[in-house]
Amino acid sequence: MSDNKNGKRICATTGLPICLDAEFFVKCNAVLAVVFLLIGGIGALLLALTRWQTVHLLPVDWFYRILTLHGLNMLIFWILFFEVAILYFVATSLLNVKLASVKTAWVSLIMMFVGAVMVDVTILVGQADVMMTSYLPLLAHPAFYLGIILVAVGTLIGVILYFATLHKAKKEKTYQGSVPLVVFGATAAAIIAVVTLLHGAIVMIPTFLHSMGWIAQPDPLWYRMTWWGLGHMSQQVNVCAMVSVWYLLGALTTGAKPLNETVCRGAFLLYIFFINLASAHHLLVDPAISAGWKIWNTSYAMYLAVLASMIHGFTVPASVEVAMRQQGYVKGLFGWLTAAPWKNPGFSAFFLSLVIFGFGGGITGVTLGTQQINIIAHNTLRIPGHFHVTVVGGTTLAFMGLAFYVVPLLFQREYIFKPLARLQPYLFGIGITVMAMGMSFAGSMGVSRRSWDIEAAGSIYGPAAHLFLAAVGIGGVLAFLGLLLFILLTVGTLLFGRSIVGKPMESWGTPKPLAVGEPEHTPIGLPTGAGSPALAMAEAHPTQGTMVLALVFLLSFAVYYFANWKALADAWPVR
Ligand code: HEM
Ligand SMILES: [Cu+2]
Repeated sequence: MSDNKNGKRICATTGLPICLDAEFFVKCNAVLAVVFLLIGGIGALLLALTRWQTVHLLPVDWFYRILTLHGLNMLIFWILFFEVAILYFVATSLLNVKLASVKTAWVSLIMMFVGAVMVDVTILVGQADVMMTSYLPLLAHPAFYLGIILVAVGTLIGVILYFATLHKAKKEKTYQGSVPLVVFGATAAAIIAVVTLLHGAIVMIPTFLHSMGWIAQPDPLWYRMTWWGLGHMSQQVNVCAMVSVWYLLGALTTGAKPLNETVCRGAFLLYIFFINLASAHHLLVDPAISAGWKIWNTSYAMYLAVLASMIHGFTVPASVEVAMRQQGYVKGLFGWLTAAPWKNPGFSAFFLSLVIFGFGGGITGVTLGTQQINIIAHNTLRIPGHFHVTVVGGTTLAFMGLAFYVVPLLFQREYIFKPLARLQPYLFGIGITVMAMGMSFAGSMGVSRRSWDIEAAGSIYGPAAHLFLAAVGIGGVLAFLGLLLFILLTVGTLLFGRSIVGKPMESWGTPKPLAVGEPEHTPIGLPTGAGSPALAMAEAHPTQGTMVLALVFLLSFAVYYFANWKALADAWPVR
């Protein structure tokens, strides 16, 4: 019922209190996020059709212009606007508190929006063909840097408002004990975001002053190193936010509960402490940096951040497995997985995101980030092949899954064309996976990233490379269609969705509890016998299915890793 008491209403579906001020800003930030997703998506289609060498759509200047536009709208604007929406929602609803300041939320929103528009206009009029990284001595129009500074500072203000809201909840004692895990994860994301955005300000302010002609050019090496403090760490903000969304969607779609809160929280802490080190993997072939620095920064402690992802990568599916088994889905190793609500787009987006991020992004990331192997992969298409399965197949897909719940809950409208919505995560997930594999294999054959015409000097690549570039094009078109479908469904829902004001949203489908304990089988599918040791073991560890998935993961990782060392060894044959 929406009783609007003290500026709050109670959500008729979840029973969560919703602060109306926060709701307004969550809506604004989410809608703008989707607008920038669309701009980035149109760019994506054009790029995919250009890298498909046979189609080769854009002329050279527009290729780099659109590359700049795509990188910034996707990686920065879409993600940051959506993350601010998540922060406001999580803090106010899960902690039952009102947003600490409406004025601050306005300041943040306006700064971010004006900044993003400045950046996009500057790029489109051809005054900022410097790509997302804008490495000095490349120089763009000052409006470009000023726009980025506005977005960064605006986001920082939003993050500070999140902390102020947490503080308000604590002061007003609106919750007992420690904060819920999802809030903990979002807070980890927010802490990393502060450090990240400060790096952004430190690198962009002098560059802006230089572009105005007021100071000499900052040192390019200093620029690259500091820029990656922004560029890499912001990826960890994404990972933290994505993992929090996994926990949330796991709970909403299957009733999953974290297996061990302390371990999960500990894993979030590992991100905060160790992730900045990993920024070094972007500079592994930089001639100005010593080998010792590179080896130190991409070894040892960096793997503690990887460990954190591996912990979540295990506990998230394991918590789904436990929840499903408790509801009676105990057949065999994977009965819990096959009976999962695959037609629920919240679940399919979440689980595909988990698999694509883990198997695709995790394995390639650790391998490419190894100093020695990086030498054969740097600046090839293998790099975008890697990050399109992390930040697109992982983060973006998880955020889409969240929208299938948050849009009906906040806008109080039912999704239109539900069968298409159920299809959407598959279309997007499969498209992006095909594209990323095409990129990775073409990159393995030496095709470089950010390259308009790989055959400017004659045809040096065989038919295989062209086939993989066609996969980039075709996968890219599929992913674009998935993205467009998501936007059309969501915008269509805002405009035409059936109103459910004061009523609960229709369920997307959750597993129906079966009678617990099928008589003829133990939880791992073995015939029961009194006092069977298999039964005792299965009851003690009800996560065998996830264990097997984890072993498959480790095996795939080992094979991929050693195959890359072999490829490196082949580059310098010892006779
Ligand atoms: C429909 C989905 C998408 C498609 C088809 C797509 C396609 C592409 C292509 C073809 C490139 C150019 C690669 C190169 O030539 O080096 C690219 C670059 C890039 N994409 Fe995407 N992309 C998609 C979604 C996204 C999303 C959602 C994000 C971020 C959240 C993203 C982030 C990036 C970044 C950061 C670059 C690199 C820009 C640069 O090198 O400066 N992409 N993408
Ligand atoms: Cu990185």
